[in-house]
Amino acid sequence: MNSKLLSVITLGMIAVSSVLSAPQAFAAAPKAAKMATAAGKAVTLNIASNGEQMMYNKKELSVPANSKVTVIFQNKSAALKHNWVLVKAGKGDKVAAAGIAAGESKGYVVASSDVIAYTKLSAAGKKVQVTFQAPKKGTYDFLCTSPGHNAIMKGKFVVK
Ligand SMILES: [Cu+2]
Repeated sequence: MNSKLLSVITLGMIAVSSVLSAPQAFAAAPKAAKMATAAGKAVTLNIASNGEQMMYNKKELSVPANSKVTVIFQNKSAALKHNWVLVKAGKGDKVAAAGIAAGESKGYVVASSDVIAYTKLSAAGKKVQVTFQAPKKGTYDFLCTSPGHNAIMKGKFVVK
């Protein structure tokens, strides 16, 4: 075999191998995207107010670590306005006080390092939602910062 023919064959093989590897590269891309989704799994949690009581229908919510969390809050009251506010453990009263001072036009929430996520203030009978990255593993508090509600309208949010 002369060297010219050998180099033509070699070039041909390189051309074939790059054609073959192209679809594999395309196939690999969605797989990588799926793995990224698995690492930050989307989790949707539903919670509602308990009729006309200043209460949620759940005392605890939990999500796996690294979740991308969506909390959907359904305000089942015909009269009361509520929200759903996730805060660092033990910061509920402080966050509620700041929110009440800020007033209804601010949705009774003031963003701060104590506040992890919050919905808008929900009018009676409406639904609001918020999506956020789960904080690190641990136990957090959630509450409604509508004036006077947080004494009993609260619960635990656990990241496992
Ligand atoms: Cu409330």
